[in-house]
Amino acid sequence: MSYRIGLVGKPSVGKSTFFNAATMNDVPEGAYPFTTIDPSLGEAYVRTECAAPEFGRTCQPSVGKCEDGTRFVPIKLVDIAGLVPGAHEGRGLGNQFLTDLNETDALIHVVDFSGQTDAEGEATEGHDPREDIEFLEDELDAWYLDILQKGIQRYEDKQLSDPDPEEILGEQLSAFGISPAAIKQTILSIGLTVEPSEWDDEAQETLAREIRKRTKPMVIAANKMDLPEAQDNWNEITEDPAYDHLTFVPVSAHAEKALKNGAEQDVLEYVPGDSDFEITGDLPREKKTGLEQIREFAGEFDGTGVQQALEAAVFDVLELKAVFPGTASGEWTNGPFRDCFLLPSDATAEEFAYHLHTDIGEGFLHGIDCRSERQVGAETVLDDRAVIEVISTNQ
Ligand SMILES: Nc1nc2c(ncn2[C@@H]2O[C@H](COP(=O)(O)OP(=O)(O)OP(=O)(O)O)[C@@H](O)[C@H]2O)c(=O)[nH]1
Ligand SMILES: [Mg+2]
Repeated sequence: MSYRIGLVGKPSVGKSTFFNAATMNDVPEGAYPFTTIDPSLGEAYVRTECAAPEFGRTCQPSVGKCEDGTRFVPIKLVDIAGLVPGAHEGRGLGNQFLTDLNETDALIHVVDFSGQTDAEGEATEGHDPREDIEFLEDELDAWYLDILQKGIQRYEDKQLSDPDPEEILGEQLSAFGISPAAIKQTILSIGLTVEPSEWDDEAQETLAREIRKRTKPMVIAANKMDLPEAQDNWNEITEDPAYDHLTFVPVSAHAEKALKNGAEQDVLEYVPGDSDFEITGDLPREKKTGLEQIREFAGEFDGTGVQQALEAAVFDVLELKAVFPGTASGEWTNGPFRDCFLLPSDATAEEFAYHLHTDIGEGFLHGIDCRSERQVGAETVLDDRAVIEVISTNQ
């Protein structure tokens, strides 16, 4: 299974530009609202340091790629249609794309930090990006609340048969990928009793918001940071303590697209995520000037931000780790270091075995940490970038 990150935001903020830069696809981009209607699904990558060089090996990735010792591990990226205020009541493209959101594990909220698009995605000046940050959370919360309230209604209709509230709510909210046990835990964590008929409007809203935060963790991609207005907004908003709880990444999707295009046309050398690149081709003066501006930007912000936003979503908010299947003997049947998997931060050696194959998990005896050559037990929580051989009766 592959993790899925959704790009969300109001129209014309640069979601498709970000998507194309990250996946090198060719989804239409445009300075008009609702350029994107159907969600597009593509493959993007997150970086981790490859383990092969430590073992004196050159890796042979079965998926993704490796450049100069940096492993690019695939994830799925979805470009979702622009969201406008009132979407949960069917405005704009309405519920259709709220449904597309269901299938994502985390979100990158793309915000136009330059303030040059209004709430509907039309060109303007001086729009406050704070409004966009709040509106998207409110819109998602309103949608979650609708579904939660349907669940509460169903529970109340079934009172006579004495159901477990978390089971009924779990069925109603199943599309969000939350289990009845996790629902119960969320209810208790905000100080409510597990009795929906006792929840007033405020309690219902708080619960909807908590479930949304838990099932759709979010990174804010502050896009169009190549424009001076965006940099002013960035300074103000990221210094405002009211936004301390959010993860912001400064981004220029345009810059990333230009660098990827240049690399594809063999006129520059650029490893995605790097803060610098080398011009290798003969370019007209205005192209060179444009690239020098990008170099300045990427130097100041430590990259164009596209790669960094993906990694913030995967490693910071989803809290995943990378694990390499290894061999303690140094013998590889199918080529060295073919795989690198993303797993939850608390994944154990036995869970890793199950991830490889159910049979391998069922026959799990122990693991071997290939760096120290020590045995690891079923319950051992693996480190990020662990290299593990699984010993199983079902090899
Ligand atoms: N200056 C600047 N402009 C950008 C950047 N990213 C995107 N744009 C421009 O913003 C406009 C909208 O970009 P899209 O990628 O089509 O926006 P979208 O969010 O997918 O829009 P919808 O599909 O309509 O929801 C286009 O004119 C892009 O060229 C950026 O990093 N910097
Ligand atoms: Mg689009």
